[in-house]
Amino acid sequence: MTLPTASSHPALTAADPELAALVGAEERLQADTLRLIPSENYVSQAVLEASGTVLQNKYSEGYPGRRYYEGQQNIDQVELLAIARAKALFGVEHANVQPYSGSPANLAVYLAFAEPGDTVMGMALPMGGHLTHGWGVSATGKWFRGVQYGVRKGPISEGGGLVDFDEVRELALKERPKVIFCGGTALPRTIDFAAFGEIAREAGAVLVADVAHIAGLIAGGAHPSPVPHADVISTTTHKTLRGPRGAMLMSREEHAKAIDKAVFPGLQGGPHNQTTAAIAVALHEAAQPSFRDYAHAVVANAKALAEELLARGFDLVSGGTDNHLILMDLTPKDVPGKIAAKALDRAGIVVNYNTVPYDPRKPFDPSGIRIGTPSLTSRGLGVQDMAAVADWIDRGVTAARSGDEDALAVIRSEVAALMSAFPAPGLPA
Ligand code: DSN
Repeated sequence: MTLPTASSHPALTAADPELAALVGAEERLQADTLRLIPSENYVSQAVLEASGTVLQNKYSEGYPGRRYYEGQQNIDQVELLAIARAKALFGVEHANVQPYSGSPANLAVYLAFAEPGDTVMGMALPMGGHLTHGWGVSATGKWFRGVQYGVRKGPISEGGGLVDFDEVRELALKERPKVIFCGGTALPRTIDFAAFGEIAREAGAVLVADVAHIAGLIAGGAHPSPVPHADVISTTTHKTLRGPRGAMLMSREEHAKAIDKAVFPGLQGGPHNQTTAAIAVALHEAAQPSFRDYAHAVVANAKALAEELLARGFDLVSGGTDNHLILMDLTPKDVPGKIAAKALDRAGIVVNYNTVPYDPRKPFDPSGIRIGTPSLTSRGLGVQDMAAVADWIDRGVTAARSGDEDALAVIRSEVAALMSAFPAPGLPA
């Protein structure tokens, strides 16, 4: 990763000091805190720069060589570069780099392969899926008939917290969905793409692997690839892949036309060219040997952190992790997830509260917190630092239970002291 530079936004500061101050405050916050939200990261200076260029100024509805606006001499090259790099990195025949983010990308998949009212299938949101996998409050659950699978109930020794493939198969054969989504947002274990692929083929469904969380791990060889099992791969570009906020859809050539038509003109207007450029840069970075080291370090850190948390008596969904993410059920600690998350935030440890499978509590006040290691690994923390991280979480959760604000303040200063030794691009030293 490139070295950090001192943050400086002279034009912004002159034109809009109020907004510039907010950006500065966010830079400080990101510098001083331990960011554990597993879907977040720190992009490189090169990605930051690419996303702030004059490419911002250009409209380019359509695709390279087939645009509805002139003046695409450079924009076409930018998009072609991003496409070529995505295809090479993930070993796919087709890539569309235009989706604005993960939800529009997934909506485009439905547009490509289903009609309103059709049955679609995905993992239930409270089990670790995503809103756009057919959950009721999402357009995908309102405009389509969403049927949902989950994970096994019961003790870890009996597969508790793992996907129940008997259930997935039974449901798929009974409901015959047009589209099956695998992947999600709170899945600490390896996704068995081959098993999903077999079920989808048997049911005659299009299998979509939503690898938003693990795209960087796949690129770096730290998680198996959904190629060749999935018909479509959907991913955001800003999580473990460490690019700008954007998304991509990848597929075999046979689905290329349907996907491209669904993204534009089906769903979106002009692509965000500055984002396309930054995606291209991130894909280039992810193709370097150092990114393989990064991806494996993310997983090593998560596994080490999980061990340290288990040693402190925490209950982890599925008993640990295979990837970048840990889902903690705080029920045995007698602290609701939201109270813990807010207390940890005051202690300089940024997590999100999250439902756990079969959560008796409501999604806005659930039993768990979700943590992950992509950001801290980008800053250079290693397995040797995970005991300290687990200790802060332990002390933070204890302080949350007793309402001990002084203890949270002490943790906050300890966290800031450690993080000052681990700079990140774009942040003040
Ligand atoms: N918001 C993303 C996450 O945090 O996992 C999913 O869309």
